[in-house]
Amino acid sequence: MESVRTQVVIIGAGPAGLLLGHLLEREGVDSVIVETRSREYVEQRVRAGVIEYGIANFLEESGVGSRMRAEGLVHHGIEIRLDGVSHRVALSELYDGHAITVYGQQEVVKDLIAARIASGAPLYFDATVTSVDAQTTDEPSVVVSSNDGDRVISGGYVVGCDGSHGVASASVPSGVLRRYERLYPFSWLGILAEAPPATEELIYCRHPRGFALYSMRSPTLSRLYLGVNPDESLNEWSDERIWEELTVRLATKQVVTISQGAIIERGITPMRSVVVAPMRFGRLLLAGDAAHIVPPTGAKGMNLALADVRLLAPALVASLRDHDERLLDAYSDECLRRVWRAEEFSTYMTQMLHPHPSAEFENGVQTARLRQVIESEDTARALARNYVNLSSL
Ligand code: RFL
Ligand code: PHB
Repeated sequence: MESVRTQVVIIGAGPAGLLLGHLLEREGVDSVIVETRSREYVEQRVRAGVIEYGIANFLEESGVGSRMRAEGLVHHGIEIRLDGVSHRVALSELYDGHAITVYGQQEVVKDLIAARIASGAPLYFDATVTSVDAQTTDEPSVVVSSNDGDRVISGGYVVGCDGSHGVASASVPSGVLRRYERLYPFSWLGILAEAPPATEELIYCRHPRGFALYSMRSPTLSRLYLGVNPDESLNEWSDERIWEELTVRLATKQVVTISQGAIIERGITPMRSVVVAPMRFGRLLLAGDAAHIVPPTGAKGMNLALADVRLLAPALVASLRDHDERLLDAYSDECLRRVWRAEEFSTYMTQMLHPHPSAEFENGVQTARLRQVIESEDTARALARNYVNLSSL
């Protein structure tokens, strides 16, 4: 079997793996990125849309933020809709003038792939890591399977940036990693529609029939979500039914219709929280969704993934270049503190905005919580801080 050596083997070309490769490259550390999907697939995969203030700054400082700055939509507030009435949370006024940037995850991925290809550093698409050996040796390795056959890639470190169903964490002997998990009694049905956004800011809506979210990608593309039951499938949701339900949930007395257009992408995502701890097993590190999942209501998943590698890159550089392990030793604990804070915020947003299907007491408490956001500036300020910048606090 062909065998290749590098300094850091990175599994996965999502936001975490690609940014890590880029940050290492800037410091002169070699890496190989292995991605099971094609380039087209990862560049088209529609997911997150909200980039926090500190993370947007970091992308720019890292030299991969210029298109985001030119094309991303800067938002200074969000709208919360309760019982058909709109309330604005003035994020920037409440939080030091700071704003979020609405810029699709697939655009971040495109920018990072372009930077990687321009640098000439190795990035293999259509290549699947089938096993990881981080247990028995100082020189961990992975087996990669592709159309050209199998090969072994070894390095000083292997980093699993391979998402929520990755091989990296699965390769760790049982009993070493602890997995904390919570399932929520809802899923999100998300669509991308060729329709100009009917709103300037994101709308988070709690309606007796369920949650709805109005987001966007550009002046001509809207991104909308409906909270649905976990057992529902896309077959049950015709275009007409999706638009009808969005219209009913998002209606206010002033605005009763929303702009509609061709639906060009759709999917259903179950809502769950997962934390895997620690995020390190010897020379195997985990980053991004490979180590933690948050429900999307707080818009934190991609931000956390990028924040992980912001810490991990200098830690790997210090170890490989200066044999200084201190940052790596602190990596897991430091990430996990932020991850748990993000789980708390995402849970808070999720429960507050999704009417529970059966628990009426729960609904009373959650509606009271939402009213606090609307009526108390202190509560709104806490929400604004977390929404705009949790990953850099
Ligand atoms: P990714 O993006 O899942 O990338 C993992 C990559 O690893 C590859 N892979 C492998 N490659 C080689 N060999 C193997 N054995 C492999 N196994 C897997 C996969 O093909 C993939 O390319 O993980 P990463 O980099 O950690 O990034 C995490 C983010 O993708 C995720 O947290 C966000 O999308 C979550 N999320 C949101 N995050 C935000 O910050 N703001 C948002 O507004 C937001 N909205 C969302 C979201 C996620 C959603 N869905 C669909 C889950 C909205 C939705 C609906
Ligand atoms: C999105 O635009 O896809 C989006 C926005 C806010 C969220 C989740 C997703 O909380």
